[in-house]
Amino acid sequence: MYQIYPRSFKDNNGDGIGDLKGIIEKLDHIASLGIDVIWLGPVFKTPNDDNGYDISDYYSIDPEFGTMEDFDDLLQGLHQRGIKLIMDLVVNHTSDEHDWFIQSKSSTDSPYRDFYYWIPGERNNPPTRWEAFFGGSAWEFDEHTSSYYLHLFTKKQPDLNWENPRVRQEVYRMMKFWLDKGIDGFRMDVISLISKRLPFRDYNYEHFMEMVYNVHANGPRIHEFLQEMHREVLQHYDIMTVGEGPGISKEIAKDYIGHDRNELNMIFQLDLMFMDHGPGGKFDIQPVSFKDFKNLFREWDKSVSETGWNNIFLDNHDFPRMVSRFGNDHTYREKSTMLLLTFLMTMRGTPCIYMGSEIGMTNVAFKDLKDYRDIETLNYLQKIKKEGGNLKIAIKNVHVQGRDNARVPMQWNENEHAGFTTGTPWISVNPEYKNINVEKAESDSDSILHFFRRLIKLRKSGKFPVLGDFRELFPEHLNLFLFTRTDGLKRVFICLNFSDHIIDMPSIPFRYEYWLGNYGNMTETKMRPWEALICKITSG
Ligand code: TEU
Ligand code: CA
Repeated sequence: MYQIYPRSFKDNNGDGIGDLKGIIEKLDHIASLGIDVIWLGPVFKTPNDDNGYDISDYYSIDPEFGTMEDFDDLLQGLHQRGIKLIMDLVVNHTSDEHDWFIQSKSSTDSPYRDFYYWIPGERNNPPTRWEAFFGGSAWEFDEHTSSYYLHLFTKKQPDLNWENPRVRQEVYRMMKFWLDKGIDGFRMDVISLISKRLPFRDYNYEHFMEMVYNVHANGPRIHEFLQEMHREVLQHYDIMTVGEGPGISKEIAKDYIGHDRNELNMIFQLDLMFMDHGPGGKFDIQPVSFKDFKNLFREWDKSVSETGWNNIFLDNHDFPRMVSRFGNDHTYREKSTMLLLTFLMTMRGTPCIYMGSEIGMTNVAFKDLKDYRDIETLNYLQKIKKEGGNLKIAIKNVHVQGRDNARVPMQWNENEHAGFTTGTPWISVNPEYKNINVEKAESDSDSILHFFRRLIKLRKSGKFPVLGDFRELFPEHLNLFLFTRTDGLKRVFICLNFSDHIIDMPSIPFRYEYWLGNYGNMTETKMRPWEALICKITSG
């Protein structure tokens, strides 16, 4: 799976915003990777308060991205190349500019009133003290009917009332519209949040994430809703689904993706993404050790492998770039990106690679705060300023954690704006683009890009145990991640050195031979800095 964030992939008409025609322009690049399916971020009509995750019309393409005809062309172009397309399904909330909400807001007896959660009240006295994901209260007062509505994200993203069967029918109808067009599935945005714990009340959780895990996520009717969706929509199509959402622990993941559940095929495991978030949230950064990293993958695999199959990813449009977070984006940028790609392609699961990882794109540290665009980051900086907090530290935190790290334009070549646009990009490019871009990577046969293609080829060769089990060796090792994947006679050994140092190879209880690695060969006894090896097990 390859994720495209449409705003930042390629601008075709020079307005500075990535668009569908831009993606079509780059179809050959996409196909050349060897990937099977694209996850396309939201391209529906939107006032763009949260970059398209606030939808005002599910049935039309936002003019900034193009037209429905462009969409059909893209879908056809992908299918012609044997690539599938899944789209974002954003149905925990709509935009406040969606017609349902406009009607809902208009009067207490509007037939759409119950499409959202309204609670009568007085100004400055919200029904609960809940905080929204991007800061501030989760309740917004509406003068016109003297009522509050719920919004777990921004106030321009009111939460849909899934208790109302008409809401669910509208969602299913819309899903069928896109599936009948021929799309191949959905990535379901914050699907873990659609069933609310009612009645709304306050809880004694100190930290936001505790509220998310214990109150907002996995509400009492979540599985009933997903099974209904499966019955009414999903089961009638040959498609794939990936659920997303905070609060799904490894213990309950199987309730969403178990083979016998008739719900979803996979979920994005977000525990890793949240692991360095402290009590104060994502900008309250806590250290994470390599051991924590390994434990998490081991335990998730154990828990999911009994009854399900999951997705494996290390970054997306909401999180820092994987090489900056889990690798070394200075001295060993290329080697460590290759190592992380090797990890993604060899673990048990369906890998999802975020655009730009194929060339090792890195985090960006804008000096000028005016360069930031993400509402989460802007709200955070504003809050720090208002509270008189330490802005210097806050800016550093944004450099590490901010979502714009992953949202700057894709780097195509060394021309102005990295070849992303002929106009002014909606967000500045990463100044690293002269060194890190697709054109440069194409011309160097040792580049990350070429290595990535070799990895995909190997995985799809029929000789790799894609479905094989996962077994770790030396789980306590402080630098190496060593594991085997086995499926009958297909047996491989993966060695990954997650460090800047030369590490002694421990003694391995079987024989193996080199298959593919980021140094082009292997030594029997040492693992070089950020070395990644895929080996065939030959005996033992
Ligand atoms: O993100 C859901 C989610 O888990 C976020 O709250 C995540 O914690 C946050 O982005 C981290 O900073 C999805 C989308 O991927 C995200 O882009 C949207 O903003 C969000 O839902 C609301 O639709
Ligand atoms: Ca454009």
